[in-house]
Amino acid sequence: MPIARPEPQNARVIAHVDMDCFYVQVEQRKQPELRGLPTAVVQYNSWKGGGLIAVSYEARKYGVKRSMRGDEAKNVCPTIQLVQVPVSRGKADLNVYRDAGSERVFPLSSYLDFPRVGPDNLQVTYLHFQIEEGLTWAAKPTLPGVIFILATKGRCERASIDEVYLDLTDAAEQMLSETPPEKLEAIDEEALRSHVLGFSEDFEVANCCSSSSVEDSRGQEEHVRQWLCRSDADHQDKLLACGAIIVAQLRMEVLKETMFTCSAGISHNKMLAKLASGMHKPAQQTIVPSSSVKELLASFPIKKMKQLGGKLGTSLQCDLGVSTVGDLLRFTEEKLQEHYGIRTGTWLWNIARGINGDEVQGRLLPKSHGCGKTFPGPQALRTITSVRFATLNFNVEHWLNELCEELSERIQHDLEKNRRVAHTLTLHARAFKVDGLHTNKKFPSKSCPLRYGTAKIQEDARKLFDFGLREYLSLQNTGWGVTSIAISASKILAVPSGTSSILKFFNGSCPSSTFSKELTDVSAEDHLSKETADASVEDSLSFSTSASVVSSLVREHGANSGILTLESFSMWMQEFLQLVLHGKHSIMDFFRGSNSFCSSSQVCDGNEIYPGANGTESEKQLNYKGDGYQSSHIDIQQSATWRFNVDDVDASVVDELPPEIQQEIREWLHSSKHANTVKRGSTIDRYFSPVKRS
Ligand code: DCP
Repeated sequence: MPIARPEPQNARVIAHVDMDCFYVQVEQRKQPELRGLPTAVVQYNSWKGGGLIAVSYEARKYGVKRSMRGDEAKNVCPTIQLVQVPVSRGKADLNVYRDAGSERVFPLSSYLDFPRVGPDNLQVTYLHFQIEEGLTWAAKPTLPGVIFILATKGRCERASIDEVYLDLTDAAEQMLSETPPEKLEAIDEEALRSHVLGFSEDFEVANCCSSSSVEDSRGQEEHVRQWLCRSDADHQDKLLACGAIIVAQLRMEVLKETMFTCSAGISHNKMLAKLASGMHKPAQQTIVPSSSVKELLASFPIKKMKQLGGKLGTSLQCDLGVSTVGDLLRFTEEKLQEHYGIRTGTWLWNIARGINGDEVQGRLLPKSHGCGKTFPGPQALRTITSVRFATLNFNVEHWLNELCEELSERIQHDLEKNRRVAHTLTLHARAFKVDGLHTNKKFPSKSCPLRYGTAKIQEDARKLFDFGLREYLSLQNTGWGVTSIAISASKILAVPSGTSSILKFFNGSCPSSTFSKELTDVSAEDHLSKETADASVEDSLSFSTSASVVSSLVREHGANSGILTLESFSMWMQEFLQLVLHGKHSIMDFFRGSNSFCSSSQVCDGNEIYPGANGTESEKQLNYKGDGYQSSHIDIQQSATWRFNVDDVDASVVDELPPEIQQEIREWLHSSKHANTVKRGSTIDRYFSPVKRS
């Protein structure tokens, strides 16, 4: 449900930047001969020429739409060029499009022209690339792609594969104080071609403009110049004018360096910026001054609003007779709350007035990874494993394995390249029952903690499917078919900074580059052999005695086989250090009297199921109980899940640590307190593991 956030007091400049017909542009860059031609990208499928997923603006003029099949598109536009999405593992391979937004490209111009911003790490500086790539500045200069160019002027939130939000308030304030638009020698043509809602239209109406006339467009540009340079404008509009000039520069930079065009909306909040970015496409930008918000929303269709495309929007239409956002103004906040609850009611009241306090989150990387496949009509999957005489590809296990393999590769790549760890694995599916009963019932989505390694992901995904299917069928003995499966990895957290040197401290010599590999290796194995763990502990640690106690205790209790996350490692380490350094408690007490720390039951929280370490065991342990499954048996040997409340850590323990790691431990504690996620541990002994002796 949406949450209403009050607008901040200060004036803001927020932009929403959206690539134009993105997949088509990616394909046209690969095949430049397609530029300017009506083109569409078609999803892999032999039926009626495949489904269109992206359509060029040239093709749109003929009436080609995304909802069409290839054959249909050819009927309305015989010259259309249809490009197939690349295929891998029997399904669409979207990597080429995913990478296109954040790729590195070689410079087409001097990167020295780029301003550096910082030290805010949410804004990108070229220095960061240098570090990330491990390159020296002079050795191999690379320029960032779309996202990275856009992120140079302010906080940047990657919202989807081809769109971002930017908070340009600081950059606009700086420009306004140093070089306001009226003092600029020249304003870029791209900025002069902006559409200013409630202002540009006046000119068009007054001059009966036909957009093709050169004179008209000169006149229009002059009109926009006057708006950008108004001395009597209020502070918010002056900031928007600066923001528009900055966005135009960024869009030109994107085009120059990547050959992609994009469109943008510029306003004082995210909601309005997003509405505006789609108003004049392709390759244009639209400004929404506060004075034109009411008019914009008065005619804006309710179902086109983000979060109102589904049930809530339908209810507003059917139950309250609302068809545009402006229609909501007829209702008091209390009335809306009466219908939709306090939070949603207030949110609706706010959006009717264009109020939206959502902040631009600093996030350049995707929030989750997912991959899926549909099996329409006769392609529906009807068995879990392959059966005699059935085509191999018609069973769930085959496709789950394919999808899990791809997901595993992607999260592995994310870990190695971006040092991020995914924590939750989720399976979604669509299904039908052969007897046609309960057709409204949906296949329930299921989640569990994510364990790294393709085989583990496949194993867990299969269990999630089994749980979901059992619940879906409600113990009915009927045939079924699956028409789509999707698998995703979410709750992706950055590996805390400072980890590498803490490891270095313990291990003696563990360079940062080997750390993520360690993590990967750990997750690829269920348990270490006793000999290896012992040897590594004895050999490597400064705290060897205590560490081996920890290590052997963990082994003794059969620590779980889930992925060891950095979060859980930090949790273990904090506790370990506290015990070792204070010497107040017996370390045995920590493990024995561990009720407050150790919960070995499987967790079932709404749709979340956390399977145990051993597949068949955990399945046996699960009893179906109406809405979900619960563990009926606790098997501490197999599925211990360690929990720890970071607030309980005595902060003074940090003062007793060696000075060189105090700061890093403090940051860890700080970030753990703010992470607000379920803590789970794993085999700590793997961390006291084979020392790499030089
Ligand atoms: N996409 C997809 N399936 C969909 C919608 C979109 O695979 N149902 C892909 C293809 C699009 C890309 O995502 O190129 C971005 O989607 P947009 O909705 O932003 O649409 P486009 O960028 O294609 O066009 P526009 O210029 O209208 O934004």
